Amino acid sequence: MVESEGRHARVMDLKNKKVLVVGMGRSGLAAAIFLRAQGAQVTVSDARSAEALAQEIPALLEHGIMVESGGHGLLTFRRQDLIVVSPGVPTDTPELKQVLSFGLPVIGELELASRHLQGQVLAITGSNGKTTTTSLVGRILEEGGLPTQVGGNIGLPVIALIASSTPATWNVLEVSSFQLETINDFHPRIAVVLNITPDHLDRHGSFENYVAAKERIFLNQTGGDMLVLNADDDAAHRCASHAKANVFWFSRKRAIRQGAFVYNEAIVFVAKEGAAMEPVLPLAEIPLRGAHNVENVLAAVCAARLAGVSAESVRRSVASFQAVEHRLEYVATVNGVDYFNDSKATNVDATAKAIAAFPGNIHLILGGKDKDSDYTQLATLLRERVKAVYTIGSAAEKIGHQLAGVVKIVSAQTLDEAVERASAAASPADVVLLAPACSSFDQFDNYEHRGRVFKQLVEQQQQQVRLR
Ligand code: UMA
Repeated sequence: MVESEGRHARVMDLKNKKVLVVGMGRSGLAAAIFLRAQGAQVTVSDARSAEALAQEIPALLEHGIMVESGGHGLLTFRRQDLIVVSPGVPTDTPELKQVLSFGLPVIGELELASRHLQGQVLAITGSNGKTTTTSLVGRILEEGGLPTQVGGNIGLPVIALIASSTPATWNVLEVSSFQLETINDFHPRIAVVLNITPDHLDRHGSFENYVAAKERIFLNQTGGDMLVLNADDDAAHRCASHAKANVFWFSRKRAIRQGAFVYNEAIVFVAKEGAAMEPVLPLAEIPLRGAHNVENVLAAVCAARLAGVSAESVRRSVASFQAVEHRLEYVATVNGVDYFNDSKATNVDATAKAIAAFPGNIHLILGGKDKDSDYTQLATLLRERVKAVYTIGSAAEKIGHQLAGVVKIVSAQTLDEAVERASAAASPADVVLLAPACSSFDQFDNYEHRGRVFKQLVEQQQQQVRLR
């Protein structure tokens, strides 16, 4: 691969290079079209059948991109100069393992995009809170007058940001452990690790491997860069011991020498060790529910102050921020019962945070596709705050088994049935909460689809009440 020195990383010369894109989802499609526009000879390979890809294939062929569907052929993988892999494709896929052993370069869409992206990168990772914090930071930077664009795991492939980036742009990126596994040169000016708790163990194999993938967010940072870490998170302390960047901490629980923390019921910021404590905003002005959202705001305040937005501007932006869709999103109150959609709670820790955001009287919908998770970790919170658990999806049996005797379990199977049974059981002032602790892929296209279906079901409950 011919590479030339770019402003931040080595820009790739892709002209006439043979490039294989693995996966024809959002990342793969964006990567393939970008690569083609750079003059590469592009093939896309996807495990799904040609029928399932009926919408995508014609558009790719029109761009002069070759398509392999219905599985990955080893020969297709071997004939390439470069392989660009989608985040959902595990790096231990047999074809990828083979080509890696031959020394063929394999990178992800994030790496490819960041080689061509202009401006600064502010990247945010963590097991939970990534999307809320990324949206919030994007909003604060934009309202603070910085040219800003937001993308990454949040839903918009980073490649889609390249054309509109300039040397002055702040690219605020949500990055996942999947994306970080396949970076080489990705180099954020400011990196944020919100928290690291077990997730995606089915993919990474162990918590150790998962933490190692997350740590790659600061792999290429140097002394002039900034790393924002959560002082209240055990794994963050391990990260700090591996970091070369200037580390800033945030904490909900204690004073910090350099970073953001809670002091006298307000968020304060200390720009560097020994500097004066600067008030940013009272906790009462945070419009999001839950202690975990205080942590997200602390991280956002710290990152935004480091990017140069004034404290007054940060305060205004935080105070007027609305919850992101599917993240502890208030849906409606029906018959005095509050419905909340936290479809993005796709692991046990996120569900624990969602439960902890309410004092009690919760009807909790749990289940979906299991990720080798341990649901017994929810036992204490369930006993304290949850009236009944409604299990759905392929994980229902495992959840029912693990939580037997802890809380009342209602085996609902589908989301429709869960909403119906929870609504029938709930009394005024109760909460019906979708925070499933599992991924959605057994019954839905993705967590957004699951969240939208939940909201439609709540709307149906509302209509039934109106008709009565
Ligand atoms: N595929 C194969 N072979 C395989 C596995 C998958 O061909 O072995 C194909 C599938 O058939 C499908 C395509 O790959 O056609 C899907 O690729 P993908 O799963 O990488 O999905 P994208 O649509 O490209 O979306 C990805 C992220 N998905 C994942 O990481 C699973 C999106 O994050 C992200 O928004 C998008 O890129 C843009 O950056 C979603 C996600 O669930 C929200 N992320 C995980 C999370 O947040 O927990 C990490």
